[in-house]
Amino acid sequence: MKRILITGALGQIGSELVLKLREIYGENNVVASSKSMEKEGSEEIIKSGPFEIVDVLNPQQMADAVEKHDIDTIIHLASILSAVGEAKPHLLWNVNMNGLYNALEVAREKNCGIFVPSSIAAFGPNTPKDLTPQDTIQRPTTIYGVSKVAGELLCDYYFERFGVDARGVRFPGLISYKALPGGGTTDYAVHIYYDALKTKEFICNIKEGTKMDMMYMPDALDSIVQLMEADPSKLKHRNAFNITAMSFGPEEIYAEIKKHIPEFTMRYEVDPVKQKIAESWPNSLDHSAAQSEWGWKPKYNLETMTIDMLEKLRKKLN
Ligand code: AKB
Repeated sequence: MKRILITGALGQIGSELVLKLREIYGENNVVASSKSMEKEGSEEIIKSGPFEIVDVLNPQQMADAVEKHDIDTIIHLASILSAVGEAKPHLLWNVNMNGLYNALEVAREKNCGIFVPSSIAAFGPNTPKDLTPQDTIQRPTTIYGVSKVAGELLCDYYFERFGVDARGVRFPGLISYKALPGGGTTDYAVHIYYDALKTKEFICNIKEGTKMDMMYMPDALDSIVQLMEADPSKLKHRNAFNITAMSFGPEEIYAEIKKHIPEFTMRYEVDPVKQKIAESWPNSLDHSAAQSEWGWKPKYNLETMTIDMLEKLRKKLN
């Protein structure tokens, strides 16, 4: 049975992953951690199993949590996202790179496996845009993307040089109803559902026709479990597998929601920083390496995700 430490556990992914992993591996085998406890929705995580204060910039704190709970697997989620990164590039570099370095060092010293998410942001404007291959040009133009490419390489290095079992995927935009994303470029695809239900009006900060890869959170959580459980002898890539579930532009998600809420309206007020970032990312990824090396297969598409999102959000907002 794995004993897992999750950093950044109160964020968009962590707040759902902790509960899922506690169901699979047992409450006491999944330790949630965050640099503070003060976050909306944190009560459920803190009450349902062990919780530690861990600032990823404090390697001793991380090592102590690993030691105390006899951890064998670290899921390193603490990270600053793309749009906040453009506003605060120094903060992003510090948290994303030094936080990752600390996590890898703790994994090396304490003999842990580690999962590290990369992102579609690891690609740039001169990467092939459609069906972006697994192995291709990576010259991102955002500080977030630069940190993701460097992170992918660092994870590969720790595996090759020290034998640390580091694995990861390139996540697309993640859509979920529990915790809001914090400062990404794909966030509009979450906020549109909230506004469709709350005000029936949405102001979209991404231009019509701008396609990006996206995924519903249940599929993202499954990808982490599947990759961490995958037979290592079958993994040729290990870090940074392309995965996707759907690709759409704002007008397509709007049209899908409108099928359920006919009075819903949307207009555009494009944010130039986010638009530039979005245009530098792929339109759609090729995820055949993940399919063949560890059986990746998403369950949700735009239609089925929209039905589920609206149902779950309606309950949450009532
Ligand atoms: C972001 O928009 O920054 C993230 C990502 C695609 O990594 N959601």
